[in-house]
Amino acid sequence: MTEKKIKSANEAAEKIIEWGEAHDMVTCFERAEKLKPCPIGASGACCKACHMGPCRLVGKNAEEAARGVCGATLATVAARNLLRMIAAGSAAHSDHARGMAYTLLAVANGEAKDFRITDVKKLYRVAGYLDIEFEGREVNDVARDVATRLIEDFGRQGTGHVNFLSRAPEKTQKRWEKWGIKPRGVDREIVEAMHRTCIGVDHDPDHILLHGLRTALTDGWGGSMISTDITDILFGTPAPVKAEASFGIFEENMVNLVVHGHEPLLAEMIVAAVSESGMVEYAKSKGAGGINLGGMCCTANEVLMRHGIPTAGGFTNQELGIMTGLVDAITVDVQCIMPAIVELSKKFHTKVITTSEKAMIPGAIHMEFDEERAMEMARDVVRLACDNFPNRTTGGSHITDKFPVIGGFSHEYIEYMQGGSWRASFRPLNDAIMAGRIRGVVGLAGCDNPRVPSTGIHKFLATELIKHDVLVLSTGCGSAACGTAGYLTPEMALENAGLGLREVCEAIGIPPILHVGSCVDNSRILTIASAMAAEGGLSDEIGGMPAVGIAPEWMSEKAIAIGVYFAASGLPVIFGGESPVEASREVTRIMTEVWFERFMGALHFEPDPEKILEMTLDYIDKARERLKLRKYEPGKFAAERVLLSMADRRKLDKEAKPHLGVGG
Ligand code: SF4
Ligand code: MSK
Repeated sequence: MTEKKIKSANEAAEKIIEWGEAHDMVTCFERAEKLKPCPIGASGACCKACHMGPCRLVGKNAEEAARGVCGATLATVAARNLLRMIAAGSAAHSDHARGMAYTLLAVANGEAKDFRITDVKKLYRVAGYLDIEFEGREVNDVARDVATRLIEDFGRQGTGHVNFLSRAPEKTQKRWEKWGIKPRGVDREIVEAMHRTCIGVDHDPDHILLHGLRTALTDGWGGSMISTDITDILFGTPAPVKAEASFGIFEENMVNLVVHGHEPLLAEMIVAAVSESGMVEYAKSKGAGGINLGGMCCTANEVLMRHGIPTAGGFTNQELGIMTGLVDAITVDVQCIMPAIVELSKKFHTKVITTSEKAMIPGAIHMEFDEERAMEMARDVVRLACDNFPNRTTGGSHITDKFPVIGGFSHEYIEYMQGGSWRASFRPLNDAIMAGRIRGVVGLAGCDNPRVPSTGIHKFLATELIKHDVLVLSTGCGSAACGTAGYLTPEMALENAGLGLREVCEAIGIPPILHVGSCVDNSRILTIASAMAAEGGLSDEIGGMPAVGIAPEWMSEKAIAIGVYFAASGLPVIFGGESPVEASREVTRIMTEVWFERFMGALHFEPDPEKILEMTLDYIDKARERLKLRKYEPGKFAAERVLLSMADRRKLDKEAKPHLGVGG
C-alpha cells in the first residue's frame, strides 16, 4: 500500500483538507497537484516580451546557442524575467506604502477623522531620520512634513535618492554608490524596470540585474520601510502581545469575522468596531454570543502585532478557514487573496467582501474602503457578518486546535528589551553573538506554498536553526507557519533551543523565534541589522554579519523583491524550491558569486531543506571566521556578561520613570 502524501505539514490544516476531499471540495492543494508548472517558463527560459514570440530558449547548449527571434540570449531572457518579478513585487509593497503615506497626510490635515497619530515618539524618531524639526512643534505639523517628505520618495524625478537609504550603515551605502544602484524614486525605478525589459532595450544580464537590485532597494528602504514606519505612527509600534493561532480561533457560538490581505487601515477600524457595545448587542440580537475577530495572512500579522487579534494562519489556510463553515464574513483587500475563495464560499454561508478600489473578484460583495468614512464602513462590515450568522449551517470541518503566540517584536522593542529605556541598545545581542552563545541570526520570511507540504519547511528550519543557537526573526506567512505550529512562545526556547540561545532567551525573557511582523515588516530586519552594525563588535556594515535571509516556501513576486533587497543590502539569501532562472548559468552566477563580491549578499535557490540549513550555517560560520569571532561550539559558551532580567529592567525603569520607548 502506498503511503498517503501529506499536503500540509500543519495537522489542523491537513484534517480540513481531508474533510474537503471527502466532501468534493477543491483547494489550491489539489489544483497544485493537477497543474504542473511548464518547465520552460519555470526555469526562466521563456520570453513573451513581444509578439514575435513567445520564444522558448531550450535545446542543447541553450545558454550558448539558443536565441529568440530578436537574437536575445538565454541570460538576457532570464535576467529580464527576474527583473519583472522584482518590479512587480516592489510595486505591490510600495503601492501599499503610498496609501499609508497619504493617510498620514490626511490625518495631519484633519481629513481622516477616524484615524489619529497613536505613537508620537515614533513620529519624532522618523522625523529625526528625515532631518525634520519636531521640538516644540504641533504634532500634526510634524506629521504633515513627514508624510510630504515620504510621498516625494515615490515620484522623485530630479536629483536625490530614496530618503531612508541614509539609515543604512555608511559602508553599505558606499557599495550602492560604487555600483550605481542607489534608487532615485520608487515609481521611477519600477517604470525603468519595465522599460529596460521591453523588447530591444537592455540586453546585458549583469546590467539588467543591477537595475533589479536598485528596484528592490526602493522596496526595502523605500516602500516597505515607509509602510512599516507610518503604520507604527498611526496604530502604535508593536510591543509583545499574547494571541492565538490556528483554526480553533473560530468559535461556534460567536460571529466570526476575518480580515485578510495586507493593508491595515480598514482592519484597524474593524478591531475598534467589534468591541463597541452597540455592535456586540447587534451580534447578540442575531443569536450569537458576541463577535470574534480573526486574521489571515499579513493583515493578521498587522493586527496581531498591535492588538493580539488571533490568526487563522497564512496563505494556504485561506480556503481551509472557509471550510470550517464557521466564517460569517471575510474582508479582503490586496495581495495574496486567492480568487478561489469566492467560489468556495458559495458552498457555505460565508460572505466574501472586497474592499480595495484596486481589487475586485467576480461574485464577491464589493464595499470600497473610503478613509473619510472608515469607522462607519467598519461597522457596516461587522453588521453584515452579524446578519449572516443566522445563515450558518452545521456543515464544515470544525477544528478546535489553537496555540498561544507571542508577537510584537518591533525593532524598538528588541532594542528596549536589551537594557530598558535608558540603556536600550543592541549591545547584549552583539555580545552574545561575539561570545558564541548565539551563533547568528536568520530572517525567516516569505509565503507558505501548496507545492510542498505547506508550512513544513518553515517548521523544519525554525526548529533546526534554534537548535543550532541561531536566533530567528520571522515575518509574513513564516510567522503564521511558526505560530500555527505552537513555535512562537518563550517555552519553545526551553524545549528546543540550543544551550547558548536558551540562556540568552531566558535572561532577556524572549522567545527564540521573534515574530517581527508582516511582509512589509521585513524592513525591520534591515534596520535591526543596521543597528547591530552601528553597535560595533561585529561587521561595520550589513554585509559580513553572521546573518542570512531564508524564504523556504516563497511563491509571491513580493518575496523575490524582498530576497533581492536583502541581497543588495549585504545578506546572503536562500530561497526554497526550484530557481526561476535555473535555465541560465550566467544569471545564477551573477546572483550568487558576483553579488557576493560586490555587496556580500547573494540569492540562491535550493529545494532541499537539509541543504538550506547546511548552507545557512555555513554562511554564518564563515562570517564569524571573517570577523574573527570565537569559533562557535555547541553548548560551549561563556556567560561573561550579565544580562538584565525583565524584573531588573522594570525596577530600573520604575526608578527612572521614562517613556517606554515603544508604541501604543
Ligand atoms: Fe522573442 Fe525577443 Fe520577442 Fe522575447 S523580445 S519574445 S526573445 S523576439
Ligand atoms: S501574505 S507575500 S503569502 S508572506 Fe504577506 Fe504571506 Fe507571502 Fe503573501
